[in-house]
Amino acid sequence: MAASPTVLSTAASRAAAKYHRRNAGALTTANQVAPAALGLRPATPGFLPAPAADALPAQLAAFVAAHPSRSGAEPTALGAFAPRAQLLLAFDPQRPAATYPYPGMVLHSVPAPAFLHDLHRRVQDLAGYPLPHAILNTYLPGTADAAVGEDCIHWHRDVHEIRGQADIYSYSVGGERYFRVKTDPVLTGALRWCKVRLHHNDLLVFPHAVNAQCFHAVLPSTPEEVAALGQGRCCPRYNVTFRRL
Ligand SMILES: O=C(O)CCC(=O)C(=O)O
Repeated sequence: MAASPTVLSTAASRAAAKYHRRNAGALTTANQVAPAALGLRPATPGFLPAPAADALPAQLAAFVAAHPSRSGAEPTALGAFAPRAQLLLAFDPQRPAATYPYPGMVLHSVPAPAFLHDLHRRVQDLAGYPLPHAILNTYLPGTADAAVGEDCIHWHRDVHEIRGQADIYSYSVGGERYFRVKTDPVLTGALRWCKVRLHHNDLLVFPHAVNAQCFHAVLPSTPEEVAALGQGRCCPRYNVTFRRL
């Protein structure tokens, strides 16, 4: 039986705490700010009708299994902190195949599955302009009682969208995680950071101005976050980021 997610006194949770001490030392409660202070608006909860959202994790798991991508074991510039699987989805059959650069690798598009078309239409209606591509990120939760083996995405900027001055429409479904944003002190003069809990069926609009000034990441959950997320963290998380390529 899976251990309770609130059991924190394991070697595993100590390892996650060590990660945060080593890598996030400069991010303290003193320089933590509210998401609005960095230009983030709250995520929209319940973006899809609940039955459609609840069906997505199983549909996405089958789709990802049928479309092998970069595997979690393959080295990238993000090191171990890359999602388990990343796919570039193309929604417009009229457009030629696309590519998307990530640090150390390039994703090649595959046709988006029909079960994502309703989500795509709703996101495009919200944006008011075509968003012909999306990146599908898969994050497995690792152990149930701690953050060990949890898939992550390390600090980065979405460079392509900085050039295109494009907002990113980020839909999360399945497991819950914290999304972190930190300023680039070189650009902003001070290091400030925030975190946003992303729930099943949330849509977060990530403005291009924030992407241009800040780094973002989904890091290993701290012991406190493991406890706060509870069972919400214990299933695969899928993130679909709609993009104007
Ligand atoms: O999973 C997320 O919420 C963030 C994904 C992300 O940072 C990216 O695809 O560049």
